[in-house]
Amino acid sequence: MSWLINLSGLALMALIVWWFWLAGAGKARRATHGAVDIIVDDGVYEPAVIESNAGEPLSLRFERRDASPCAEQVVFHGLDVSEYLPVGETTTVTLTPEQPGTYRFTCQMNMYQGKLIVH
Ligand SMILES: [Cu+2]
Repeated sequence: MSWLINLSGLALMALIVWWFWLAGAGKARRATHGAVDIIVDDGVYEPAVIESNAGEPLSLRFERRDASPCAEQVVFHGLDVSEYLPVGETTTVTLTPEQPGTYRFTCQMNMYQGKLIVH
């Protein structure tokens, strides 16, 4: 009987792993007409993964709901772009990534984490 319990345990684990991978993949959002709305709250950017195309101007509209100082700045690593985000306001960051690649964007303390995937 114990083999059956082990098997259902494995199946459950597989289901959990699959669920999280699927949920993670579902978070990627392609820029539509070069603009994406991003909510800054509870330690996460939502969406945290943005996809775009090289050479296309991109407008990222950050709506900061989190009042903690942690969230006050967004830094795009490798793109030389950073911006202050006033609480309760939407701040538009405009950039045109010229090279395909994956660029991280974070708060100044690296607690908020996001990814910009340029194709
Ligand atoms: Cu922070």
